[in-house]
Amino acid sequence: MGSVQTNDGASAGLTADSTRKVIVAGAQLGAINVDTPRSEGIQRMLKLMDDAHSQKAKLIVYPEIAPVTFFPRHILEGEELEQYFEREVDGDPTQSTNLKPLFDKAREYKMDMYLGYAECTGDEHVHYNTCVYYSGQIDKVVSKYRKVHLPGTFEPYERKDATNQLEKRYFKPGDLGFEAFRAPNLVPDALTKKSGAKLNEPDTLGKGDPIVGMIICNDRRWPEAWRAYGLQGVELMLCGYNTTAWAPELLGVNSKVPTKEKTKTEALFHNKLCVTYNSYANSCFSINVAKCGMEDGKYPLIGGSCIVDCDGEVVAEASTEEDELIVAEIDLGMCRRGKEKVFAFEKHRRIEHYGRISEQTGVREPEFL
Ligand code: CDT
Repeated sequence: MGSVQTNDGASAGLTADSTRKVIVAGAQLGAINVDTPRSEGIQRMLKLMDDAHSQKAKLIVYPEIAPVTFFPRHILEGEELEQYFEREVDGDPTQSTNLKPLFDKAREYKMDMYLGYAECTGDEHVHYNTCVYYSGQIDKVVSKYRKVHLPGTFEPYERKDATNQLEKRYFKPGDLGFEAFRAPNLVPDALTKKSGAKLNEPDTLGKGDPIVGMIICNDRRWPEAWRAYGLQGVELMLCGYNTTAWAPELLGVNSKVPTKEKTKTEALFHNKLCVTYNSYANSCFSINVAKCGMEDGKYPLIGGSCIVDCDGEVVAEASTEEDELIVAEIDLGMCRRGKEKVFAFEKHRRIEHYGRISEQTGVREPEFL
């Protein structure tokens, strides 16, 4: 961080000499139907990665369960269900048959990648809704996250034509928590252990390799998830999603927005509301990426992929519901202002009043009068 400009009072923390600038990309995918071959999905993802590379992106973010249709809306069992899951080789997703071409190309481009997929673990054969962060520079899966907030139901809805969201049936809740990590070499001149610099000192905060957090789809609606990362100094949150635009059983019907078209507008609004507010309240950037469009001609998923800055402003946004790359140069140095002023957690949080948040799940109303 360089000098603070005071002449216009608007740029504290935003300096021209920041070395924490990085070009990042979100790779929105259009509809992937039940009969779309997995290889076609992967080819489309590779094409977006080529595009990201040509625009000098150092990180690409794909949607939730990226290479296949959003299968949790269907009632499936046996091989019909298993076909959607990726099998890692000795716990290594880079060697998974279907996903390998993505890791290979990211390595070739030295590009980092957030990749969402349905995971089937080896021995225990447990299913999770998973994403990994792969560093193409050091050829390593740096972190894995398994979706914690699984929306929908275990049993299908009774109405025959209802759109199901059977994530509680097909996945176990994530067991890895919300662990932030550092993305190696994503920005130049980051402090490392070797430098002897002390962690969490005022002059070293925000100077190491970028601090990254991962969530998946429904997690973005829960401020608790963002704050768990915020408390680790997160600078960049990554989120892939598949969000239905029309599912009355799942979403309820808002009397203000009873038509299908308006419901989609509302779903887009709520998506943006969640990612902009939580980026602001944790003073981090976020890259939020949809799988979208009309799957199988009748299941609409919203687009609205966007890159949000640490003030909660959208700096890049998809304009279609098709395969589309969004790209922005972001300056992670900007995160310091919020972290040191309005959201200086160490100065202003009052944890003595937050107990309910971690002790209680459902609502307990106050006594009747
Ligand atoms: N995939 C996923 O988590 N979708 C849910 C659907 C809506 S539940 C309110 C989402 O939160 O976008």
